[in-house]
Amino acid sequence: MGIVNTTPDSFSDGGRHLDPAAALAHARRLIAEGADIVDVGAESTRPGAEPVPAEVEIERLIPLIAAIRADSAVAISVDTMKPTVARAAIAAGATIWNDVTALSHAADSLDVAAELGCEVVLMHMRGEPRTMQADPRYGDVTAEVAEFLAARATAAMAAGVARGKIWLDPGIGFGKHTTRHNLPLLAGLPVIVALGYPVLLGASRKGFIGVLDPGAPADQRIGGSIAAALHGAVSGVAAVRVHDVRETVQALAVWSAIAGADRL
Ligand code: HH2
Repeated sequence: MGIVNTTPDSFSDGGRHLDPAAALAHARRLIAEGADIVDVGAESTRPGAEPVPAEVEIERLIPLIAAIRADSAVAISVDTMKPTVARAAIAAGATIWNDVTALSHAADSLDVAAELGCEVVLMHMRGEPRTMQADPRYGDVTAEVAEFLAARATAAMAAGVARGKIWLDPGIGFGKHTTRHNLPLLAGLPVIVALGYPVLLGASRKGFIGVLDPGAPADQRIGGSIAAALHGAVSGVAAVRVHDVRETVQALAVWSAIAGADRL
């Protein structure tokens, strides 16, 4: 899954693709580099980010989704917590609603997801982006994230979302202390995978890499991002959400060729 942010403030690429033509060119590039899904978002969820009104999200996203759909059959996911935005995005050609609040932001999120019949990504977050990194606490982070995700999947199915449409995501960096929570949660990925749903992992360029490689700015975290993606693949995740598609596709191709070599 390649990331296309039409935001002025995303943590690693904010402002670079705010212009619609630049966002479309970026999406096309990620598709050419081998992305199976493009994830388009217009509201940054980085720590401290301010909310964006639904009309602004719609204005930024819908022409972009329609333009991607016009010349590609790639799967498009829309990264939004607002049902009105998801509805407009699906109408324009997106097929996946990627919701960092696991369909809990609005009272009608679950019902709208069921009505749209799209795939949904249910992500774990503790708190909300503005404040989530203030002082997150867990007992056993992996167990608590797994319990939350299983409960949200159950709630989605109770509202009418088909089991086969549900993805889970541990939400690396969302209300989690850099090393105390993100690293054990990454190590515990097989526990999330064992819940039985496809798992999406978003670790690309995130803050924990800049802690392990002190001072590395977001655009110089590619090695760490690939290490996390390969760890995800070994752990059985179904997809990785990344900024650097070409490098990640190459790493996964080499890894899977080696992993399959004893069967040749
Ligand atoms: N991370 C971000 C945004 N959306 N969605 C899912 N499912 N999983 C993630 O890990 C995830 C996500 C990161 O926040 P943002 O500020 O939007 O930055 P960027 O999109 O550049 O990663």
